[in-house]
Amino acid sequence: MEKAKKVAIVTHVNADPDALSSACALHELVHSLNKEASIEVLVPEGIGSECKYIYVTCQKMNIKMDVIKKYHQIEDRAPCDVCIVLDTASLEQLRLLKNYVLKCDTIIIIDHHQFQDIGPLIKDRQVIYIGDGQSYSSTAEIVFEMLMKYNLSLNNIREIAEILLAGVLWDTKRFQRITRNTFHVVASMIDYGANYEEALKLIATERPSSNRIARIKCIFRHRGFKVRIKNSDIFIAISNVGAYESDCASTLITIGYDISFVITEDESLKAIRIVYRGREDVINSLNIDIYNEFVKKLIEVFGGGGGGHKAAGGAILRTYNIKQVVDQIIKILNSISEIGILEFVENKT
Ligand SMILES: [Mn+2]
Repeated sequence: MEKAKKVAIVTHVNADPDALSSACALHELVHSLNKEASIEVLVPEGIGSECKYIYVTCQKMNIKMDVIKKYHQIEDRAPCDVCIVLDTASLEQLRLLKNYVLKCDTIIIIDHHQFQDIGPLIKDRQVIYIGDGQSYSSTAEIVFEMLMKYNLSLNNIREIAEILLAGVLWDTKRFQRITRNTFHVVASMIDYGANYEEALKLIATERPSSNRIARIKCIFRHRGFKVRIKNSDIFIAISNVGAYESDCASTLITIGYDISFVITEDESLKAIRIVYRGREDVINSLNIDIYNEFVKKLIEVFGGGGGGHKAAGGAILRTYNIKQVVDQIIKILNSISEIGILEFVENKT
């Protein structure tokens, strides 16, 4: 790192607060270790609206962030010595930056997800992996511990600790989902000057009306099923929307499903995106692993890649046929249910 001339810090597609705050913090870490290197933060496709205030904070720190929307923006760029990939469980999540990252001499992956396919896919390169998939609930926690380890006196450490705290708040859903390190690291962030109320404000969002419409469509289009696993009735929803698929998946859980799958056609990739959510208590008590029991099987059939946790995650599937994917999920449900599957049917008046 001390010798690198050109360093790229890359996040997953549509960076969320965890990814973006980690990228900015790491920019400052790398800069303090190596004043000569040119460092750029690259985000594929876009930055989520929930990142608006974190983005502004990073800009104030003079961090150069580049949103890469088209291939021509990176086609002619010289490859980097070091690429640091953040908060990304699958190579597919790098989208149009995938090949750019694969050209790097050294690739450092910093991530907290439980299921990853990113490491083994990168061959013939020096790959350093940081994060064990279970000790941290966000990438921000891992990055903050790295800052602590180097014991650097960064002059903007208070701002950095605060945006990283915002990243933790986002990924843990304000501490609803934590791991054993979370509170320990958060206490340390507060010691370094991060303010909890201010961090909450950093991720405040107003939902645009397109989000509301997507959630309404999600409900209209969904199919509901009952299966039995380990003698318990499990309610499962499958739906499809053009955007906001994570919100759709969470909405289906909120109305009472135990597991939800939401499918989206990805026009630019000519592929299908799928996200899943599960009710944490049900997933844990029945020891259901949605990624391995469903998503991995879909990847085996259609190709692609994915990542996530037991109760939340997603994948890209190499097909462009929603119906095939739905049929395949139903097939998997059938094979694991002890009573076959029952679909909820209602007549509309
Ligand atoms: Mn994350």
